[in-house]
Amino acid sequence: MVADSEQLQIIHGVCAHDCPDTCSWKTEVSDGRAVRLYGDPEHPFTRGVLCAKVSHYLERVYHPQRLLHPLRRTGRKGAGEFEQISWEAALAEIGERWRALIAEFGAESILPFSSAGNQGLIQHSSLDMRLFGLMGCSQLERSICGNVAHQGLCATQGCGTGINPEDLVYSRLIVLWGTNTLVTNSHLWPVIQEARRQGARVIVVDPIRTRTAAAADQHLAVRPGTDTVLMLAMMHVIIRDGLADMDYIQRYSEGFAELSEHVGKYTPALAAPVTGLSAEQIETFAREYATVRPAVLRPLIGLEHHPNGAMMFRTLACLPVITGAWRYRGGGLARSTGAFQFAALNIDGLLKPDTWLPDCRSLNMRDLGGILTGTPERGQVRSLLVYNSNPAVTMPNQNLVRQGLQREDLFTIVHDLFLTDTARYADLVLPATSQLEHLDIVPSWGHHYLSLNRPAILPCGESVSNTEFFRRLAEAMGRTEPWLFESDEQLLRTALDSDHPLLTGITLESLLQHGYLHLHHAAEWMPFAEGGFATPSGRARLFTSALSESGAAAPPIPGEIPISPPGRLQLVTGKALHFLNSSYSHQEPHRRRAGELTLQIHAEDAAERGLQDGAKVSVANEQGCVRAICCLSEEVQRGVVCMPFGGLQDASGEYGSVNILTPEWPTDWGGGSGFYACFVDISAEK
Ligand SMILES: Nc1nc2c(c(=O)[nH]1)N[C@H]1C(S)=C(S)[C@@H](COP(=O)(O)OP(=O)(O)OC[C@H]3O[C@@H](n4cnc5c(=O)[nH]c(N)nc54)[C@H](O)[C@@H]3O)O[C@H]1N2
Ligand SMILES: Nc1nc2c(c(=O)[nH]1)N[C@H]1C(S)=C(S)[C@@H](COP(=O)(O)OP(=O)(O)OC[C@H]3O[C@@H](n4cnc5c(=O)[nH]c(N)nc54)[C@H](O)[C@@H]3O)O[C@H]1N2
Ligand code: SF4
Ligand SMILES: [Mo]
Repeated sequence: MVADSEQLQIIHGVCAHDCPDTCSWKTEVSDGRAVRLYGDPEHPFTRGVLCAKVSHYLERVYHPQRLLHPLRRTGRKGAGEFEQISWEAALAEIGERWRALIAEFGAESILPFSSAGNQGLIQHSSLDMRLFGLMGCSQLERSICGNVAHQGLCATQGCGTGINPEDLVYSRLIVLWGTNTLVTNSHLWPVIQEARRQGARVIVVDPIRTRTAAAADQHLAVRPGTDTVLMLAMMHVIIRDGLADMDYIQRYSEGFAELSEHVGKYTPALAAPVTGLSAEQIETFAREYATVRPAVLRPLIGLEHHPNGAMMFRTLACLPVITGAWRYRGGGLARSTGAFQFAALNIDGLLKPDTWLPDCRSLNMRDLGGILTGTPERGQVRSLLVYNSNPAVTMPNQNLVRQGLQREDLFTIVHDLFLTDTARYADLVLPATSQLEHLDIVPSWGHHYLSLNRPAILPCGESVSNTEFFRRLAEAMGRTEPWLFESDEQLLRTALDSDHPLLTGITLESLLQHGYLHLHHAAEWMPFAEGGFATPSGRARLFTSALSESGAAAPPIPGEIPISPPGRLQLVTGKALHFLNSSYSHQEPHRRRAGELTLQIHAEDAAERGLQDGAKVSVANEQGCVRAICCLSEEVQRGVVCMPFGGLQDASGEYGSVNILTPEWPTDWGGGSGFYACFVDISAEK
């Protein structure tokens, strides 16, 4: 399927970065080399536009620092000193070391660690899960992103999905709740703008005046972590003023009487000082939300990085039920479409969970630092295999993670395209292909298209795709089961082998022909217009005791809202425009565009600490310290400071990211991390 080398060819592909937009693209290939890559103008959702990062994708593919050969460490861990070795030597070493570890400590001493660095169907999870499941390695609870939101929504709705985001064009009130659409989900913005042209208003609920908040009709600068109180007060107003849709509630929900009684005490007057909004703002917002039709709530991930993250979503999901917003096209709640896509695909066929060793231990990725520096139940982790992730930068408590990675007895292998901060600590570094070099299907968590990625060029250097790496690894481990060696095409055929109605007409052949296809459903598809929630009763659970068993508190409550210790400020570290999590941050032009690490702080908080605009400050807590350039800003409220996440270096050029400061603080349920429940001291650098 790779372009032949004679003439200019145009190959259809799709971005597989960890991003909801899943942009469709085309690559022009001449003489075996990709010479141009641009957004596919035909794609109805992504419309030919690539973002600030991926418009430079070819620089990434042909970057001089791209890893092209396997490397073995020669210097101390973290120094980044390596020698080139052959794939044979690298695989032989892994086979030997892993067999010895398994013999002495069992396969659970090996922890494969991956995230969604490549969110393509088979490059994200396929042969890796088959192999590690069969071996009985430690399993990874991959819950740093999305699971908390999903579980929170499930508590109310029984599932984590909502309306088709493209239907926001029909909305007349769009509430972007804890999401920075213009930066993180930019292809939704034209849909929102179209709705605005039709008369929609856009309200952003965010503690920070982000680009998106600045571009909206209204910004509600809530205090971090207090949204549940705002939501409860909204319900109070809606029920008190008779604005609830009693017909919808009676037909399709349970627990309304208890909820009504429960929200009685959450008056706007009570919520105002907690949330930082005025009682009048809350009243007006609640009434507008309940009376404008269709009204949609659009959260993404920002809310889940709090200790009460799941409860935020559980409570949010009560709102469109009590207003009956689900009845109207463009109304309800629009979050990830990922689970919707995965429910249609044959994921069990792809992962073969029936072949996995039972009862293997599971370790939460959030706790990597503690896992590597301590002894988890059932024994130490002695080998770490990292792919699709750069945990040394992206997991909380970076100093602890690095301390763990420094362990001389930890055999670390990293498969990536670049020498990431994690790879610098590896014993073996293995080169991975870019999206131009492998085959995949990419399900989207931001829209309803399923897209095929055809390889446009041959793998650069000796790089191999994840699937090819796992085939080689299976062989190195002496495995012979044929299903550990299936080809990429076979894996994709298995995944598409499903009689789910959403996949009607979607085959590998039709994808090869069209590039992407919309999931098969009626144009006017509205998931809960007539109830049909995914709960056992089919009703939305407004208030129930049944949830307590799963760890989810029954009633919607404020949940744990940490209070800032005296003198400290709350640090929010959201996503950056020019980085994709930590990806792109080692590429000089992106680093230049992003600029030095800045700390946005309110002028009065700065004055209290004697901090000048433009001065270097140290931002510290018991976990460590990073330096940043102080930026007096009206975009942050008092008590809150903001630094962008994703960069590798601080303002002193030290390799240290904002995650030095963030805690592993577990979310209420769903296994996430309260990254934004982070409290710091700020002082002028001497
Ligand atoms: N350019 C770019 N795009 C990306 C990414 C990237 O790194 N760079 N990452 C991708 C990934 S992995 C993801 S998960 C998505 C995430 O997409 P988003 O969820 O949109 O992004 P976040 O920056 O995590 O958080 C969004 C907002 O939540 C706000 N927030 C924080 N705490 C609270 C709170 O208590 N209440 C409210 N109401 N708001 C709060 C933050 O200030 C932030 O503006 O973006 C994806 N897209
Ligand atoms: N402070 C703070 N921390 C956060 C967040 C935040 O908002 N604030 N957000 C959190 C969220 S939502 C997320 S999703 C995580 C993201 O955390 P990570 O998943 O660790 O994100 P990246 O840093 O992008 O790392 C992905 C790596 O995968 C590599 N990669 C890409 N394609 C392939 C491939 O095909 N094969 C292999 N082997 N490697 C590949 C990339 O080069 C990159 O190094 O970070 C979390 N951390
Ligand atoms: S990172 Fe997101 S917005 Fe950028 S090209 Fe990829 S899918 Fe599109
Ligand atoms: Mo994420």
